[in-house]
Amino acid sequence: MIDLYFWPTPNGKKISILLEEAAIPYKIKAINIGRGDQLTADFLKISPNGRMPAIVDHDPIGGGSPLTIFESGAIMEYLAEKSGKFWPKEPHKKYDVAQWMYWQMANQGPKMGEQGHFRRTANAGKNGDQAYALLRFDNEVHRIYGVMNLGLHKKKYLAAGEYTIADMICYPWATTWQNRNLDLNEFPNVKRWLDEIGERPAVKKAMAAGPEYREDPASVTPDEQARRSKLLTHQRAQAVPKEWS
Ligand SMILES: N[C@@H](CCC(=O)N[C@@H](CS)C(=O)NCC(=O)O)C(=O)O
Repeated sequence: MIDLYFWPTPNGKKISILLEEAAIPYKIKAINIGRGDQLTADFLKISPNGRMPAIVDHDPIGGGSPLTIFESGAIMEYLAEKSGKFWPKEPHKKYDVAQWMYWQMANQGPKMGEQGHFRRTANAGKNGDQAYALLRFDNEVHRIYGVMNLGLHKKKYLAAGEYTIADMICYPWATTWQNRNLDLNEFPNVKRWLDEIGERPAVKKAMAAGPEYREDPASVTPDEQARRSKLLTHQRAQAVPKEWS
């Protein structure tokens, strides 16, 4: 059985899409990132980056003790290897998939994440003039949709001529095009691909996660709100937790 440390964000949903597609049994361990669960001593042992998703496989490939992995790209490669699905082994295909995996991890995810951060900051009217940051990340995100549009030119899927983890890793972020200051009609190949992937039953199931995790804001006291804000805003390096000694 695989424990999936999860919160319903695009990075979390990459993994649940693959687990559903490959029909791998898993148990969700909720990591409420708004409450700071990602920074507890126990979770940092699994993910020293203090970010979800992460997995623990209690029945790992090759046997032995439970195997833990953080970083969604590494998790997806492991699960594809474990299931023998969605990552062809033939070298041309294998590295076609790999390049899109690394592209997603280094470009699409971080740039779209930063765009969201600066847009929220600007909308909150905090921290002065955000004009340059908005220009920079609006342009980068526009460029990124263009990269996918080129990658999908006359191609049904991003890599290897078949549906793979490359599509699954790029899909959840790509669905968040609204409120990103772009017109999806400029990217017809991405639009067509989004429509097609979005029809897959496993994708539908994984993408539907969310409402059941939402907290009632009225249940969060002002003291708790202040604790969360102090913990989560302007994060810097974590000291080695005393519980680790
Ligand atoms: N590169 C990481 C990124 C993971 C990540 O940024 N996760 C976010 C949610 S989407 C998180 O845990 N955020 C908690 C925080 O910012 O404190 C991956 O792909 O696994």
